[in-house]
Amino acid sequence: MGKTRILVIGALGQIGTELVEKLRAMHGEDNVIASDVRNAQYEGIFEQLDVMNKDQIYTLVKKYDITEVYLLAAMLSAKAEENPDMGWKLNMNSLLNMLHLAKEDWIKKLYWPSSIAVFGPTTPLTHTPQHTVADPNTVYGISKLAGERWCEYFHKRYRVDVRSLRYPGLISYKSPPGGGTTDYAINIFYSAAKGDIYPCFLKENATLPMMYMEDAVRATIEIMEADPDEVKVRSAYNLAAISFSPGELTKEIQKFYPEFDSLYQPDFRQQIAESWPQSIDDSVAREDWNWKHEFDLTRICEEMIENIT
Ligand code: NAD
Ligand code: AKB
Repeated sequence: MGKTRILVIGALGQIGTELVEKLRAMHGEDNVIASDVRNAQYEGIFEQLDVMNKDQIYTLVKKYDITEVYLLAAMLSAKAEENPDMGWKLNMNSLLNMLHLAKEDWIKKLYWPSSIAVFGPTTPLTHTPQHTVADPNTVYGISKLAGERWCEYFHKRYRVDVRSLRYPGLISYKSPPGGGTTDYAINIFYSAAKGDIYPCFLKENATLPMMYMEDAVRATIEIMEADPDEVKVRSAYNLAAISFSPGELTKEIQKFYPEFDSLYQPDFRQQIAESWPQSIDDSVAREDWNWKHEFDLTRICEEMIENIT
């Protein structure tokens, strides 16, 4: 078997920052090439790359003999509502560029994340099953659902080894969130640490599925390392850890900062949150490749508060 050489696209983002660290620890610094459309001071190999530029991608894949790509570049839910055309173009064209690259056998394996945003207002709200109604009403959700269909199509028709997870809202401290509806669950910790009241853009009872970044990165690597026969879902797997509302998170943070409070000032992101499930049934992922989350709400708060302060 040849050497694994990985390209991470969107490496400066919330997930990329931590995924590159983990992949480099596993495969060696020189075997994981970080890339992003933005430029940055970066430890290890970094290339500025626009995922919309096919020629640039092919040149880079050839230059480093890339075997696997993690495609993380995207426009998240709230940001995409502000620029739907750009959101659709970036989220779709980036994936299609990579699927073609894999189809033409330039790379052996592709990871592309989906989201709970594929679900919509008539999807079952709790314990949302793997296979159910998916009627997203955001441009982000529409792009993720279309992306899932393309992944399955390229796998079935061209045997492309593409793997995907429907992440819930991800909580982390190493890099700021990129403009999603679940970003409140990160921003809130910075207000608490500064002794400020948190102006929350969702309602107190807006329950959403969430996960700590360490769990999400582990899930990503586990599905990529799984035997191809174990990965039976080639659209995207439901993935879950915990669910909570802004009110419940505020109460949990008050255990560490008793004076802390949130002020609820819902904006357009509340409608997005209301269209998404409150909890996810990820039993298919647990069954197929033994997925299991580790971080509960208390542990997430402990880690966030310790690292942010
Ligand atoms: P992010 O916004 O933090 O990072 C995306 C990165 O992509 C940024 O660094 C950005 O500079 C880069 N990028 C943008 N346009 C690019 C281009 N044309 N070429 C190359 N790079 C470009 O996003 P994230 O939170 O790390 O999310 C990564 C993926 O995971 C996305 O597909 C997102 O939809 C998905 N996801 C994230 C979450 C979450 O809570 N973070 C939840 C569900 C799904
Ligand atoms: C967002 O809020 O847009 C993301 C997601 C759940 O896809 N965090």
